Amino acid sequence: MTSFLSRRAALIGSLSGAGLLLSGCDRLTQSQNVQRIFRSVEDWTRMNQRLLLAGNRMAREFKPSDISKEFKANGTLNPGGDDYMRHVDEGFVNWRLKIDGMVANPMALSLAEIRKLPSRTQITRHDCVEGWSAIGQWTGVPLGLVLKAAGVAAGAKYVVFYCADNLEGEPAKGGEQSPGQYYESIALVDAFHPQTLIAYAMNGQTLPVAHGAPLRIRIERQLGYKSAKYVQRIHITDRLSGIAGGRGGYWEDRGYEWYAGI
Ligand SMILES: Nc1nc2c(c(=O)[nH]1)N[C@H]1C(S)=C(S)[C@@H](COP(=O)(O)O)O[C@H]1N2
Ligand SMILES: [Mo]
Repeated sequence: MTSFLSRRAALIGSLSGAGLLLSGCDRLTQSQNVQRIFRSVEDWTRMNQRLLLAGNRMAREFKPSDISKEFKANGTLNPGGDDYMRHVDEGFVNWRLKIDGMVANPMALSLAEIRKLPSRTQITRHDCVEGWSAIGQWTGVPLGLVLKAAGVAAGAKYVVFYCADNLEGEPAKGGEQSPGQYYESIALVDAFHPQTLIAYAMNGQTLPVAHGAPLRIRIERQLGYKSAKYVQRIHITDRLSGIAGGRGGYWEDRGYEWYAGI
């Protein structure tokens, strides 16, 4: 049991601590929400241990030499539109990731704030329902760490990701829901999985536009369509009915399974 526990601890314990000790100067510029996220590291680690003991598996992780030379980009390759293209021109300095819904502390985080948070880097295989796979390295902040700090309310069940791209015409404006806007959702338990990331880097480089810049979700134990790109808003809720087609995702509304486990 001890070795099992410590093996698990080693698996989930690979958060980079680089940001953990802040200089006095940095501390002054840290927002309250960023401080909250740093304070939630221990709780998040304990929660992961419980999740893994309860039988939740880690997805397989690979070696740097396994990284695919070509990683196909799929679905939207560039959301386009005035809003998104302005963000591209500005280097995404004004991009905000909103976390709202059934949380005690709603947040709007900038990329600079997100990049300062404890991060995790993992090399995993992406499996698309269309029949191709690719191995890539992803770096980001664990979603569960942010949710822990946001304080998920009792009774919440789902985490919904709203994206900037619209697959049927007009690009989405300001992350508002509209027909054709890409969105996805996962269960809270999968949101707290240690390998579920809000990713901002791929293969050691800033996330390219084709792969979801500036932020995308990585959820490693489900099919590729669950890993939402161009994420602007993370909404915590107890129901999926009332959102677009009500089935929990752009592709789910068009017939795909909501739980896409692999
Ligand atoms: N916002 C958004 N996210 C998305 C998609 C999309 O079209 N828009 N396509 C999905 C599908 S089907 C796959 S396989 C992966 C592709 O990710 P990649 O472009 O990094 O390969 O993104 C998923 N997330
Ligand atoms: Mo896919």
